[in-house]
Amino acid sequence: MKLVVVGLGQCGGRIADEFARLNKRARGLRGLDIITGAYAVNTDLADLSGLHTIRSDFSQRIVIGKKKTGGHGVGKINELGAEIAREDSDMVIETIRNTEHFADTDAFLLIASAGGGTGSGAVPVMTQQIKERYVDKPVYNLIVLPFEHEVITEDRTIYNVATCLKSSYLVADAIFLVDNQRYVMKDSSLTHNLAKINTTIAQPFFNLLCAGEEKKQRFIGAKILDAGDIIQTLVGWTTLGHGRSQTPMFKSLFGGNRNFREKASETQKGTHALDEAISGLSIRCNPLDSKRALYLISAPAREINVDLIKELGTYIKNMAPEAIIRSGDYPREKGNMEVTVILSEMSDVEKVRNYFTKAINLISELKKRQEGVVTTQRGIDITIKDIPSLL
Ligand SMILES: Nc1nc2c(ncn2[C@@H]2O[C@H](COP(=O)(O)OP(=O)(O)OP(=O)(O)O)[C@@H](O)[C@H]2O)c(=O)[nH]1
Ligand SMILES: [Mg+2]
Repeated sequence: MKLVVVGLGQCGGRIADEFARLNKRARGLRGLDIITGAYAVNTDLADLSGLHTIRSDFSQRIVIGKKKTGGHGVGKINELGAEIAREDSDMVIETIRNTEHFADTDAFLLIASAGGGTGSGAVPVMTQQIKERYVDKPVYNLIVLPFEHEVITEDRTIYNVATCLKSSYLVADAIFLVDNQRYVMKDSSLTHNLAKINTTIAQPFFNLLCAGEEKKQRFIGAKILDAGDIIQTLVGWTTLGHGRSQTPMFKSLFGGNRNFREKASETQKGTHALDEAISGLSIRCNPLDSKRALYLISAPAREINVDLIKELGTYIKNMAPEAIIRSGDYPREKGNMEVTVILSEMSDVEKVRNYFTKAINLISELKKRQEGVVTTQRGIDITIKDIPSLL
């Protein structure tokens, strides 16, 4: 599957940069292209210059709203981010359309944080505009939810998250929810942490996108997972995860005959990798609430057997009994056994629901406060009228 990836705002841009790196890896290691174009769009010039892999000319790092913000961002006001995106979306879409391999694109992936201003406001607007222009291509969002400390200390964050999620949900074909808090590692600095988090966010997409693009016979699975399967799986609120199980250093010392013990150990490795993928899902959720699921197993060809596929299928079926499950295998030459999992069309995600509830409370509180402010102002106004003015 080939994506056009558009990162909006600082967080979105950095993760899009990570996807650009993913494509470099796919090219270098596998001779495949999985990204037809990677772009970073921002109101903030300095943020754009901090990227590494997205080409540094203005056709891939796109500045919007320069007149309104002077190139300094929108300072968390996501209404302004939305307004700027509406004004400049034609220019952004035109730039994307001019990419050399644009015609090969299967879908769009727009990435942003929900808690900031530029990305949070621009992501639903850009999604809507792209959908209007390209009715036959799905448009997905990957939305990053803030760390807990950001929510506690700043009410605006709650408001931004709720308005961004609601608006994106109305227009995007599916939304990958990524919760920063799930990736917190206590022992490292925040910058290092963010870079690490971004790598972890992009990683599950690597095999997922490569599998359907393989041309070499020996890497083509018994059941290929291609763009069609992925598109059919992705609807509404979505989460994904990736797990890996180490391949033992000392493989069968006694030639090629694979006995039942080895098969059993492969099944065990598979379930271990699947466990890891589920426990590391990008947002906490109840798999019972998902209506669609997908899993991809990537492993050395000799380790992929029927028992393993069956075992993983049963595991997911028990976990998400209401879901339509799609699956595939991706034989590799060597390396670990890896499992990628997607749960989609989630009817409930507690964290999202909580954001909506908190925002509603916040808005009514704000209204009350504003009314309070109006009365005090009126009080001052009354006393002020007897004071002489110098103007
Ligand atoms: N995972 C991840 N989260 C990030 C990154 N950078 C910022 N964030 C999160 O994104 C939110 C802040 O949004 P930004 O993307 O910086 O904001 P913006 O879209 O550039 O908007 P403005 O700066 O307000 O114009 C916070 O919740 C941060 O924790 C990043 O590189 N990775
Ligand atoms: Mg910014």
